[in-house]
Amino acid sequence: MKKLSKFVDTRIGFFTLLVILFWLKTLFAYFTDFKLGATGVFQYFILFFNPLATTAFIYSLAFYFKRARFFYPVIMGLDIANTLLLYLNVIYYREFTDFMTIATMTGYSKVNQGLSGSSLALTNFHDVFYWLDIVVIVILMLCKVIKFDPRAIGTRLAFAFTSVALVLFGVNLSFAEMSRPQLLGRTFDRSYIVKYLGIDTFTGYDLVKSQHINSMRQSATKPELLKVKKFTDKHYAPANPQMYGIAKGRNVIVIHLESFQQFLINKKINGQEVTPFLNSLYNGKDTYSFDNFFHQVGQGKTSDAENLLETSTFGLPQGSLFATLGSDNTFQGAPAILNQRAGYTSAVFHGNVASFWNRNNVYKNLGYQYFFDASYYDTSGDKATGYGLKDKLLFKNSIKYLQTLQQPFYVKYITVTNHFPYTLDDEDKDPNFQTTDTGDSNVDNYFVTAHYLDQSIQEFFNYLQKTGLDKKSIIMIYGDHYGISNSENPSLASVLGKNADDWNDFDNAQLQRVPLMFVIPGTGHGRIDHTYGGEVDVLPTLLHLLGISSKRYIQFGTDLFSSKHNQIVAFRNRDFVTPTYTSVGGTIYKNRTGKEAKLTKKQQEKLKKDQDFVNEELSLSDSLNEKNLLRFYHPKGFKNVNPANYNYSNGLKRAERIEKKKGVKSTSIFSENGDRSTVDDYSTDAPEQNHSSTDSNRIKITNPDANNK
Ligand code: GP9
Ligand code: MN
Repeated sequence: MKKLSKFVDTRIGFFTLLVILFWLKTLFAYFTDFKLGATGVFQYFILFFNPLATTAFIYSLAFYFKRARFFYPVIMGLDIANTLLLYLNVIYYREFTDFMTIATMTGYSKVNQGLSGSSLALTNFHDVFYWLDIVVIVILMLCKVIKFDPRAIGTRLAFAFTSVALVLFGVNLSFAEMSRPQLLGRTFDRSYIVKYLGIDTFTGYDLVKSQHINSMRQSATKPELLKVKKFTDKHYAPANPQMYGIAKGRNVIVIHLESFQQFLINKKINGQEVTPFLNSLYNGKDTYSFDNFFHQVGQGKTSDAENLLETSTFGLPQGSLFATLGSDNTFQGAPAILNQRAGYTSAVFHGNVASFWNRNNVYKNLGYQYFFDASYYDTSGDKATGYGLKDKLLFKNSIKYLQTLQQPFYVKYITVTNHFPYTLDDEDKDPNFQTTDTGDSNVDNYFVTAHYLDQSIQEFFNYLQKTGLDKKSIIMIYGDHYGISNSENPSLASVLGKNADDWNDFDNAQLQRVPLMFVIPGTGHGRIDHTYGGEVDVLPTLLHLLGISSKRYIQFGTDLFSSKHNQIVAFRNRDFVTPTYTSVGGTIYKNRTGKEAKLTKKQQEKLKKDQDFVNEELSLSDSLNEKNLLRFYHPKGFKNVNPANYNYSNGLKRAERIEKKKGVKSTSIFSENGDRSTVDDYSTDAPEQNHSSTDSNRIKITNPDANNK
């Protein structure tokens, strides 16, 4: 004991004491206040280890202050500041289930205005532990129980401490990268960075990022916006009069098929269709289907698809637009346009946590009125897989929310079960469906989860038909991006009737097709359309089907039904596909042969023009988004979205309050059904629905990044 107190009386001892205490406090926060969802020994190890390096690094800076009257105040100041940062995050987390960014701290972010008075009411008794050590240490110093050590630490030794801390940080970083590749590059979720690297690193990282973003934004000028506008005006494609308004006034139900590729459509394995129900829609008389439709996502995967589809702009060359810019950017996207032009109510149903891809913030900027995330569902026990609630349960358990929304509504279901690594409990597998035997478990399992997804869509459609909701709706179904990556495509080759040995870049590019279907029940309007297009084209197409002109908005895509639609499909990496050619890394392939094309001079010039178009389109979209140029643009009648008006808690209560207020004028499904619930009209064979659950498990999601890719 005496030895210990003597040690604390040295500067190194005092430093060690503060580092250990802060380390413990951080772990305390990790296990009591934050829900970081660590699973497995390795993740727990990283979690345990991660506060050490940064704390040691920061506190070691005090060693460079030689005099005791500087060293002690500096190290205590650092400790207090560090504790304050931790503690503010704890309070903030209690209100927003998220961590504080520089934008929220400086009050720049309009989404969450930092800590409000009400968040201060969120203090908790155990918060004493965050401050107790500091109070005790200060008292002990004042009473001279802890003595000041007059002996300065030599610069060399100080430097040694700083360097060791940096090396530790390097180790931490490489462990994090091992467990979650591209952690910093893609920023899936702020809580992941905290889980792997700690709050200090997260804040430092965010500081660098936000400075970069701010300087980009500050340099922005109106003429840059005009340049973008000129481009989109020039390429605008007027609606096809035969299609314009054919779904006018209908509800819009968007179904996001996770990782779903076009090759699954009409595919038979061992004589059985993988997705019989989707095939029936695809080939059905009420559906416009596209068979040359490509995803265009970058590293932001699902979030890029959402951005492309709902704003008709591209994701970013690196990282996810939702995660990096989405908290503060100005959007003029589908939910806001539909609400302002045609009174649509908007909602998202998704069985993962709200913070994933920063959706909790971005959706507010997009103008989504409701977001029913994992916290609205029972995800306990076997009800969820890696990325959240199983699809059959998502559709079924959303009805109680859906039926309270005022019609017309624009709702989006984001499915998750068909996500890498395509694991599914045996109880959910169809015993009659025999998958492939390629030897690549991802490929074999992919068909199994796709089959499950198909069944879940069928159950949902049964409900739509039973309640008559189908005839009042247009259902838009799309696949967000590839499920089988390029490196695994050769394993897929034999299933597609191709030879793995001569599989090439052309084949990879062609496989980036995903389905797109507009189902308009009861109309007999439908066909399979062979037009080439991509996700960026969806918004203008949808608006025109609903009888809403898209002309006044800045959108990079064009209406797929228009005779002026541009069929050059840009990929995020500047490769592109046209009806005749495919360009990958500068090599041009002929679609008909799949071989490198021998081009005449004229053809070369034409393709060069196509490439220039792709480059210009992508870079103008980037400048629009990176510089937040839409804040300078005010399309006729468009009121900018104020994210502060949105709050995603108590969604059901809010919708019910509106129903009550509207009384006989309420247009919700529930009201139209004579104030009777339609929940019983839904039937599912999901075995989990009757499994008991404990309420304490409600928001718990099995850890998404156990399944990273
Ligand atoms: C997570 C889900 C998956 O909520 O949308 O995103 P992804 O990994 O496909 O980008
Ligand atoms: Mn996805």
